[in-house]
Amino acid sequence: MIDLFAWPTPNAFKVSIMLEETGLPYNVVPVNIAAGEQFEPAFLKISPNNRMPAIVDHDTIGGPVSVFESGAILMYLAEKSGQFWPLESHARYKVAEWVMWQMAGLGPMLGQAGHFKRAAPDKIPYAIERYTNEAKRLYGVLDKQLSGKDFIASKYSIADMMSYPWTLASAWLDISLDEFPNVTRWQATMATRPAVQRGMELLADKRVAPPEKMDEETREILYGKKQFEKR
Ligand SMILES: N[C@@H](CCC(=O)N[C@@H](CS)C(=O)NCC(=O)O)C(=O)O
Repeated sequence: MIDLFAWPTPNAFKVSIMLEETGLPYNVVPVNIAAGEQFEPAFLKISPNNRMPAIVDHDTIGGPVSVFESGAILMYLAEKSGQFWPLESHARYKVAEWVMWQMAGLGPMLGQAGHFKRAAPDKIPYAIERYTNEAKRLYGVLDKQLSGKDFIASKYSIADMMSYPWTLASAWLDISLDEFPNVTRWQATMATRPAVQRGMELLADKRVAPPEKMDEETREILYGKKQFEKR
């Protein structure tokens, strides 16, 4: 059995989608990041960066294995299940490129765009424009990659599962997808997959409050001094 430590955000949906796609048995352990549960010493042992998602795989030889960082988790699950990440070197690195692109580009840039547009108490035009432009540029890069193709690499892979939940944030960021028809078509294909539908239902009853409605205590936990305490 695999324990999935999670709260319902795009980074966690990547893992729940992959677990559903592979059919590996798993158990969800909620980590309420709005209440500061990511700072519990037991969780920090698994995920020293105080971020979810993380997994602990108990079904291993030689004792449990823990993995944090969603990209590393999907690679681990792909290797464990032998699915969604081709072994042949060329095809494998085509997927790896887009895994890194999502982890270093799409996720962080859309995250910062959302932060400065919706969560920051001071609305700083330069920051909003900088990250929204980056987000739009990344949608454009993905749109081009999907031109004439059903999936990001040659076949459905972990790269699709990782990018999909983040691209759904466009409405949240006031980014119109009209300019990105290939992304829209690919999103529609992804949405028809039963495993994707089930993965997106992760902890559906615990959806995170929009940043505009966040109370001061939660703000302090996620963006304030709680983050910087020595542990
Ligand atoms: N690069 C990490 C990012 C994970 C991440 O940013 N998780 C956020 C929620 S989406 C979190 O746990 N935040 C808790 C905190 O900021 O203390 C990954 O992909 O796993």
